Amino acid sequence: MSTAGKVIKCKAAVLWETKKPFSIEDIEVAPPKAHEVRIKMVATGVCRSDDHAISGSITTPLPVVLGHEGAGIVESIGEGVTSVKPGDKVIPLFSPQCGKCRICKHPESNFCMKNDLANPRGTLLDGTTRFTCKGKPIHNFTSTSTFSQYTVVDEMAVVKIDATSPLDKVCIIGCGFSTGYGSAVKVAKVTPGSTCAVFGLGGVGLSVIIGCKTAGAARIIAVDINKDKFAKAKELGATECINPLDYSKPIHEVIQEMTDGGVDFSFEVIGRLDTMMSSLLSSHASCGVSVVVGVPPNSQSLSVNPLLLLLGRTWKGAIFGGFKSKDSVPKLVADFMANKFPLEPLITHVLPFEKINEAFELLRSGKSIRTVLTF
Ligand code: COD
Ligand code: ZN
Ligand code: ZN
Repeated sequence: MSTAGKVIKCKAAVLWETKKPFSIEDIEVAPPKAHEVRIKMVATGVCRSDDHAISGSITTPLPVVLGHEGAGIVESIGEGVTSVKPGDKVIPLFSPQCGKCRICKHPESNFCMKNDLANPRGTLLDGTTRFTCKGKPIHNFTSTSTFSQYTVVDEMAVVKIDATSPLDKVCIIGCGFSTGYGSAVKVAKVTPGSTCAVFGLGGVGLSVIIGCKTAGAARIIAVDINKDKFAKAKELGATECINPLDYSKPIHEVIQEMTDGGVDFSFEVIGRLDTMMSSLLSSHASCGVSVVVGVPPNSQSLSVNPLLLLLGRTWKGAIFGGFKSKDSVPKLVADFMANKFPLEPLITHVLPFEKINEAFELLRSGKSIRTVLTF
């Protein structure tokens, strides 16, 4: 029996308060309004930023349905929706693409001005939410809210993907993979034969390595204080792995010596100020490009001598690997289906959705790279 136009009762992981576990609740999901899409979630990854929202280091209105790295099937659409239809496989887009704002019209930039990341309202574009629980409205998270059996998103925050793609794998294209991969291929624009250094070998850092390798880098130097991360980094393309704790001198000096003055491309994928500076200094002073991928907690700042840039070095950063999401996500899924890069090595755990709190424990203990929850 069709559920279109009706309220759907289903399970969702609700965060009522920061620093508390999720409660699996029975919630109501209202039908999509005009230009909105209701999605039956099939799989969702668990990302560090969801954990930052739980801890309160990312501020978002509560109570909330978190989750932003999902994949699912369109259940129904609101009036005026043209880009997806019921039955389509889709990925929700935490960094949306409205197609109309200044940034969407800019050929290079990608951080659409309709995003709900910079100053989160915790709602859809019309300022309301389709979720209720125990009579209370429950907020959205980053235009997506994938920790629910059903979610409603604005049309600008969802895109159709290949009908044959495995949703329990391509869901990580919704955030972690694309953030790292795009930082290499789109933001840094890694060139064939180049030398790269990647600081931090979590799921995002490993995705940077995949991007560097795909772009044809000749040397990929992987940097982490946890040597247990080195085997997977090598499997994915790192040519050398170094641990700053093994050296008495600063790691940027070690890298400068290894690379005739510094790498062509360096990436900070940890979210710490000290490693951002190490990464910057590891890139060559005249021709190096250094990309900030991690976000330090509590908007801390760095003091930088402008001379570090004056000789020609470039320092940049981006959200979601610099990709315009609606344009790029279907292409990334197609590239995965054409075996241009792997996703499987990044997915270390698969758990049923109900075990979401366990998935976050795995993330916090460093035991998982990516956990995918299936519905
Ligand atoms: N030196 C070297 N390595 C270190 C150090 C150090 N001082 N400290 C930690 N590390 C290593 C850890 O051992 C670990 O292997 C790695 O750094 C970090 O990995 P994870 O698993 O904690 O992190 P990821 O890969 O899942 O995510 C890292 C980000 C920095 C990308 C993430 O935390 C972040 O800041 N995300 C926000 C940026 C963003 O684009 N957000 C968009 C929506 S999510
Ligand atoms: Zn994320
Ligand atoms: Zn836009």
